This record gives sequence, C-alpha cells and structure tokens, in this order.
Amino acid sequence: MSLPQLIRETFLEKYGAEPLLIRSPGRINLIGEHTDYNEGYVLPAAIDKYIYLAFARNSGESCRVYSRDFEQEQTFMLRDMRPGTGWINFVMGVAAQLAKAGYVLDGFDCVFGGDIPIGAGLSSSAALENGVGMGLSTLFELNVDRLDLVKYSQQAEHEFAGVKCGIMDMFASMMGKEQQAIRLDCRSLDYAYFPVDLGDHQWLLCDSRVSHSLADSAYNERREECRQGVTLLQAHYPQVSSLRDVNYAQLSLVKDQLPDTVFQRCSFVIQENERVIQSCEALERKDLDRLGAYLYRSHEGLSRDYEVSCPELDFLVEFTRELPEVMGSRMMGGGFGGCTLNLVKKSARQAFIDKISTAYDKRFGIHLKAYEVNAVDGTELYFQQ
Ligand code: GAF
Repeated sequence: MSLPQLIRETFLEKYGAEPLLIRSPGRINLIGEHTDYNEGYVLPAAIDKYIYLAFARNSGESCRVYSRDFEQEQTFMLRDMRPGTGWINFVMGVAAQLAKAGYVLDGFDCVFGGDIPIGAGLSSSAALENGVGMGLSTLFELNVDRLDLVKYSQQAEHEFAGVKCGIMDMFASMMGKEQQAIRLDCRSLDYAYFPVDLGDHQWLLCDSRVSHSLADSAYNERREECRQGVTLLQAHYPQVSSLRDVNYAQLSLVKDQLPDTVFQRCSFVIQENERVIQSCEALERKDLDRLGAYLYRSHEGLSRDYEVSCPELDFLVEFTRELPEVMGSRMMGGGFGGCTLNLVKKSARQAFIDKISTAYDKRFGIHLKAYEVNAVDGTELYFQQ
C-alpha cells in the first residue's frame, strides 16, 4: 500500500470519515546556511520526501491528531492552545497562528505520517507545519495565502517549538517547484527559480545519523550572536539593519571593536551570502568546479567560524576531498548532525556510497544512509472527494 493510501486507511479506521489529503515535502539547501535569519540569501529546494496529512471536521471543539510514525494520538482544545510537548506543537502551533490571525476553526481530526527522515535536517517539522496550515485552510475553506501560511509555520516554530528559526525551511517546502531550486531573498521575500539539472552529476545526501542535543540551544545562541554583531556594527555604520547590509571589507575595518566570536559569526554570514549569489551564477553556467568549491568553502566556514558542525559531519566532508567523483560537499541545515550534501558524478554514485559508508562505519561505528533526492513542487492538496 502506498503511503498516502496508508494515511487515508488509518484515518478511516480511527475516525470513520472520508478525509482530504495534503502532501507536504521536506527540503534540501544547496547553499546559504544561517543566512535566512540575517535577512540574507538562501538556495533551497523542496524534495521528494513527504509528509501526508489526512483531515476531516469533527462535530466538537476538540482536535484529535494521530501520528502514524510515533503511533500516538494527542488531543487539544481550540480554546486552549498552549505549547505542549513533542510533535503536537507543530500542529497546535499552526492552528493557534491561524486563530490569532482571525480565521475561524472548528474541531477536526488529523492523521499524518511520512518518509522524511526525522532528525536528519530535512525539515520534517516545516513540512508538517505547512501541511497543517494547508489542510486547515482547505478543510475550513479559509483560502489563506501561501506566503501567509509560510509565516504561520515559522511563528508556530518560534512560539510553540521554541526554535527561533528563519523562514527558509517552510518557504522551500511550500514554494518548491519541480526540477528547480529557489533563490530567496529573506528580507524582501523576492524569489527566483534556478534549474538544478546538472547533467552527469547529481545531488546526494549522506545522513550522518547523529543529532546532537545542543542543536536548538546553539541555534538560538548563534542568532543572538549575529544580533549582537549588528548592534556593534551600527555604531560605525548607522545604516546597517542586518548583516546583509555589510560587506567583508567593512567588517574587517572594525574587527578590533568586536569580540572574536562575534567577528567570526559575522564574517561567516557575510561570506556565505556572497557564496549564494555566486553559486547561482555557477549553476546557470553549469560550472560545477566553481559550485563545488563554494560548497567546500561553505562547510569550512560553518565548521571553523560558525562552529555548528560536529566530528561526524567534518569527517564525511573531508573524506570526499580526494575523490574525483565528488565536486563538492558540505554539511546542510542548522548543524550538529543531520546530512551532508554532495555533488557527485552519477555513474560513480554507488561506488561513492560504498566507499564513504565503509569509512564512516570504520571510524564511528555508524551505518550511514544515503538519499537520492529530486526537486519537486511544494505543499499541495493531494486528494479531496
Ligand atoms: C534550520 C532553520 F530552521 C533554518 O531557518 C535555517 O536557519 C537553517 O537551520 C540554517 O541555514 O534549518
């Protein structure tokens, strides 16, 4: 049975009504890490790993939600939506944002499940939040604008999950397009699509299968360090309102006035922003040498200056450096675990997976997982009777 069928069947079994189905994808990010909350640029794509969500109204004011992956049901009342524990926050958080924006909701039931690996940095939570927003908008005929849904997903993450994330993950999952990456300006939210077709090369994910527990706290800490950087920079450059407004030469001029750590964080973000723009040019020209070099430089910065990598991710990236079939590699997403993104020659794909898996297993005793992913359309109504 396919995944959407399974979700529908589970819904029928548990709640006895015919549901509508939403499909919501995870995302990769080609380059532009930790730039979104600094009002910079990112280059993500929605991928063919999904969460499916089934929804139907019920006649009460309570909402019953069943996670197929966790085999667990949680309920909440619409008149009492407050941060709880675990995955229900991603559902309740979005319902609460819709209610706050004045949309009228009634009781509903929901079943969801998917094949986006959890904790692998592929944004299963953003996919879930977007799926809930789209599902409730469809179910209650609210006609909420897609960009507003993206913002509600982000707010849900801030207020209910406690992670002060940027907008990239939910934007990519909602606005994705087949075969395309999205260059997003996270300040204006202007965006443009870029073909990801790379001829005889492909994108390949290596899942380190580690997820270090400091990820959320360190993420919020990095955000705070960047904010401090902006405040200090404003003393010299009053027109600056985010790191996006500063170039590396300007930053270097005031290096002595900044704490070392703050300088390091700012210097990474400023250079990463430039790499996004340059990577788009390289993609357009199909210049894989250049693109690959930017990936490696991005990883160096994330590891050394932004300090969000970990030994497992560093190993996976370093291992590829001597392999002629790999053009570039870097850690992807928030950091401290999850996947590396690799630009690999298609014909050497399996040999590469074998080599890197053996080496990783030998070094860390962990069985790596490799995922081949394709760029797809964003969150959408999948089925409605
Ligand atoms: C996480 C966040 F959710 C994103 O907003 C982004 O900041 C990313 O880390 C790092 O680029 O996925």
